[in-house]
Amino acid sequence: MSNKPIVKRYEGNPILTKHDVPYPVETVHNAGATKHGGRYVMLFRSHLRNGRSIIGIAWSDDGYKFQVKPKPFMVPPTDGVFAEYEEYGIEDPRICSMGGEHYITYSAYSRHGVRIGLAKTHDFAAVERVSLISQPDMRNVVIFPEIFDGRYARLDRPHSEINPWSIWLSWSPDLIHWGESTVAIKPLVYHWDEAKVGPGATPIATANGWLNIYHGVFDTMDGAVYRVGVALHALDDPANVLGVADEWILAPEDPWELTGYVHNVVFCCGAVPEQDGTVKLYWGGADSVMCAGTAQVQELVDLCLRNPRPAV
Ligand code: BMA
Repeated sequence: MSNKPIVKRYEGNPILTKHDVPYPVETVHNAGATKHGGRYVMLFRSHLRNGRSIIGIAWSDDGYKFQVKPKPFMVPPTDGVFAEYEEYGIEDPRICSMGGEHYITYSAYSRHGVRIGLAKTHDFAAVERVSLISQPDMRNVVIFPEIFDGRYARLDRPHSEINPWSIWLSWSPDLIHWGESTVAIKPLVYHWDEAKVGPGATPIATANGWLNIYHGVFDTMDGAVYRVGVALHALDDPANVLGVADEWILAPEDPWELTGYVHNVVFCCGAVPEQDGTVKLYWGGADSVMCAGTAQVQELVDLCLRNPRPAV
């Protein structure tokens, strides 16, 4: 066993900061990522100076050097149902690329709580809001980029006072109406993810199962620490969890992960698998900047299967 990190950080981190954004923002973080037309595209969250968030867009040829578009990609609208439910901002977008469309799930904050919005685009120029697809309180929704026997599947993260904040799996015939939810992964007591867990990147299909890159939280005397872990779900039935890796794969370590808008945070909302068996991971550092790194997909899969911890 070697002591080399399983996620190799890009030496040019952070790859995107507020100084790269041509409009006034305080942070650039928690970006969803995918490829479109052979290029990498990132939808990132930024705090405005009123403390509320909007979503910007950046493009790259190599997956590391991103150029931010002059205008934000999504801001809360001023009228209609989305205006009411996005009043306090929109956060943490995930991109599910499927059937020529890119579906965007994001957290919509308002005086009524936090719930999930669904938007779609086919070119990342125009974007259309489709529907609000959850009640409060729900965050961190990732849609599987595949149809299972005529149904869509998603991982979601409801909050409740009774149950520790856990990852659930829900089904839908149309991406709008969701149900038949079952619990998939719960925090594990006295473990790095004991306080809460939530879906991270859109799941990636591998030969052994769906790779789920998720976040876990541990509460310390110095506040919460956000880390990243992996789990594997069966290819034909993602409700079936094949293994949850006992160890985290990424923890706050670099100065811009240890200190920032919220200290001790690495938070992954996007990962792009490559032809050569690697995956590029994108994560927010300290809710302030964007970082990137690579991992071998098979090593992440092996970590889930070799030494799993209980899923629920
Ligand atoms: C979570 C979310 C994330 C954020 C993290 C750390 O609850 O708000 O968007 O990155 O906390 O602050």
